[in-house]
Amino acid sequence: MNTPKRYLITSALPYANGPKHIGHLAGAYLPADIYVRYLRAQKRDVVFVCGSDEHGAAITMQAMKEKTTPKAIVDKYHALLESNMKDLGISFDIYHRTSSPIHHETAQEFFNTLNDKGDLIIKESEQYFDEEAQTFLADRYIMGTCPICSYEKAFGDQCEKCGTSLSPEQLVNPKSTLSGQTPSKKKTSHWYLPLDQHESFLREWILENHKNDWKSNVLGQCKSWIDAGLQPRAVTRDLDWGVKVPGEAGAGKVLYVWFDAPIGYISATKQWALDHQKDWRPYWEDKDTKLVHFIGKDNIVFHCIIFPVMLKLHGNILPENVPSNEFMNLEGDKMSTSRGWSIEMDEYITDFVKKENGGDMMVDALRYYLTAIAPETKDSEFTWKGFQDALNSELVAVFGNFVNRTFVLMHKLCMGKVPPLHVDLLDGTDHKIIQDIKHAKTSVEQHIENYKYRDALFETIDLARKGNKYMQDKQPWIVAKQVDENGVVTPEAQCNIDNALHICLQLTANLTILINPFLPLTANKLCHMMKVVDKLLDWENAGRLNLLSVGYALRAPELLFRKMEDSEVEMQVQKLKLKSEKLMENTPVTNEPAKAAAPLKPEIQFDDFAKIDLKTGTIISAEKVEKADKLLKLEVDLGTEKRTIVSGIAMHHQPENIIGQKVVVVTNLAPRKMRGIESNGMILMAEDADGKLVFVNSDVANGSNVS
Ligand code: B3M
Ligand code: ZN
Repeated sequence: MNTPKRYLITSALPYANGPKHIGHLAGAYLPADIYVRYLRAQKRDVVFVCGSDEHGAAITMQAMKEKTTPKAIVDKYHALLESNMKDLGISFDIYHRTSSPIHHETAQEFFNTLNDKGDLIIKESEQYFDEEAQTFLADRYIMGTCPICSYEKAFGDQCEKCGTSLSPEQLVNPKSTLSGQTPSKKKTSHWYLPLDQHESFLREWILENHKNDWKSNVLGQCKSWIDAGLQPRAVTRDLDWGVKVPGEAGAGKVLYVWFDAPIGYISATKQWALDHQKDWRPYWEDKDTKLVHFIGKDNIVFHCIIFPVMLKLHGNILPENVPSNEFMNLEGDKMSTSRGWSIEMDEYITDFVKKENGGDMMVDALRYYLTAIAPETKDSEFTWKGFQDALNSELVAVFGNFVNRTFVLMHKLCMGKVPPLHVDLLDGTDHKIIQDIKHAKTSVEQHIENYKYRDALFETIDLARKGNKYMQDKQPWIVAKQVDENGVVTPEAQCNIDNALHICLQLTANLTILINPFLPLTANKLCHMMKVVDKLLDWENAGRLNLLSVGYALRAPELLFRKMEDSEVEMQVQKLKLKSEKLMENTPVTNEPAKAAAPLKPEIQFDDFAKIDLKTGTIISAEKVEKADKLLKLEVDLGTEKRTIVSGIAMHHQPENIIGQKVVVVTNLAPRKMRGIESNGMILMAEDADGKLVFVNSDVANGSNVS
């Protein structure tokens, strides 16, 4: 592609089901941000979109865990993620949400367009069904043994151990995640995207057209997917939470989260355009737009196979590249929020950014280390010791030191002003460093364009290292000892000092431009010290040696980075261990429903028990209670009479799924008014390992006594 007219850059939409860790940051957000900041410095037309993925089992399961509604979950974590990303300098043009009306409309329109064109097929099939929870089991609602690697806790959509994408039918020994029960099968119809019909397109587009510019890890995954034979993929689900499938036939169904989520990139662009009086269409329809998706490796098939087929069918442009990263491990183990083996972005912000004055420098310190060890081609590892080394021996000792020496000496030996350059006195060492500055620009640029941020950052630090070496060779503080009888530096010596510091200052200005995409807060601080506006940061200025005017007075140096102490390293490692131990203590090792009994209540006498009248009944109607997330209004048939009972099970069961359910009722409980409805009795439920309320099954005639 020649220089594109515009760029649309996306980062994977994180599920708003909890905090995200720094591995996520390193995988999909930081590299995209570096690229975008570089493009902006190049004055390119670029829009950087992201947002929360607010649908799917990841959300509903978290709601069950926290005993609240999916809506409450996404509201809470969307706000957290948005503020975390901002605090770490991720400069999205918009951080949107897939629960927004504009997204629902966009996703439904997308579905309708494909459906109307006959690009989707409808199939009836038997699917796993949890009788107890009265739900179909897809994706994370079902788990079992992975047919590929034998991992026992693979989900219905993917094995997290080996990364294979699965369908529930492939699981060996499947179990419902909701009840722990072995599911039965039940008929249902769904819409499918017939990926098999697009094999030749995918082969040519990915394996031919992009064989040289896509990363090998990405190409490898795509190839093995295509070679394994593409299958039609269901794009709808029998669930309640999500984007409703439009039309009558779609009643009770929602779009599969991986169908609607990537469309979130489009709806985010639309919202951004509305907010800025722009036209969103060229960004998704004009071939001169360069679309790039930044993701982690577990999202490759969705972005390289499924979404491109959808885009092609819908008439949109295709991504130019999908630079996916591998995973970042932590202190010798896989990073995992659920196991507590992680550093959450929020945690880092609390410990380092918000706590101390000048927390900014710790934002850039993290951005530095995560880029320096980015898992660009293979998994990498974050260690606190490694972080300390990078911070202390590279940022502080090389970059910070060079800038500081330059400023201190300029104040001491050049009256705080940019000294003149005496061209006739330039020697080989000077010419060499001038070449290095020019070369650094081209090289950093090439690496960034090729998504090699580690290398680009390395080149930048290396230029600072060369600056230190140059300073060491020139030793202006020694030259300053060449004085006349009055103690004044000789004119020739002063010329040499001027040249050295002039070059070091121009080098500092160049470092500011080059480091800006990576460490934007540091670049701002440097601009302040040099008393220049951010116009300096325009990429076209890099490589130039006239960025600071002769005679211009500069400020005193500021501290750019601080060292990390051994005690901080120890504390963080300790904290990590404690956090994971504590979490693992509270988590059952297997996913079996917890066998450990809940604490027993105080003993009661038989007479106390005999006072309770228990009868069996059948739920004959159920509806949500307005403005009460947790309550359902039930009509229960007790054989001889029908009772209205208000029950707090709305978070666990959809009303339409529990009609016909047998229940045990406490019939002589004093009537109670809830939300204006009189409740006459109580139904008994059991709480399973995940805190979900399930029915205590009985199969006798209504009105039977329970004793
Ligand atoms: N939310 C999966 C994930 O966080 C998913 C990405 C969507 S990108 C369109 O891994
Ligand atoms: Zn597996």
